[in-house]
Amino acid sequence: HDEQAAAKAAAIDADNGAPTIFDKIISKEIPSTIVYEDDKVLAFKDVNPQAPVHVLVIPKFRDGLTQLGKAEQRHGEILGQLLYASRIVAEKEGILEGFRVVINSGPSACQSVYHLHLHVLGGRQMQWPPG
Ligand code: D5M
Repeated sequence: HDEQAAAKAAAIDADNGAPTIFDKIISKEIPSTIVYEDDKVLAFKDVNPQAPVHVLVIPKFRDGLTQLGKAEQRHGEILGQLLYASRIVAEKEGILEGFRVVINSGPSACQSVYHLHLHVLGGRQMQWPPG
């Protein structure tokens, strides 16, 4: 359907180097509510929250990481930094006792923005399995 087709097109564009909306968030052309930032990582509130706490954690330099499925050995360090930043976000947001980290990779996983991002979700009882 439409969203699937749009996601497939966005994935191809991103792999051809097209920027995503997250570049404008990183450059602060588009405002966001920043929760955590360092030289490599930015974390900001999701505009369409799926839980009382819903923060996106992204690398500031996409470097080929349009989706987790494109990761290579050389991305190991930034992948670790993103996961650790998720823990910092959980602590800052007061959900360290229980939270979920989700990465949607590819159109069939409902990835819509093709700049790797970790969803940090919490503040309510989460359900399993996810949809
Ligand atoms: O998740 C992409 C996520 O990005 C989705 O939850 C909405 C969020 N999003 C999109 N635009 C913005 C802006 N401008 N600010 C904050 N959050 C945003 P995916 O896993 O690709 O489906």
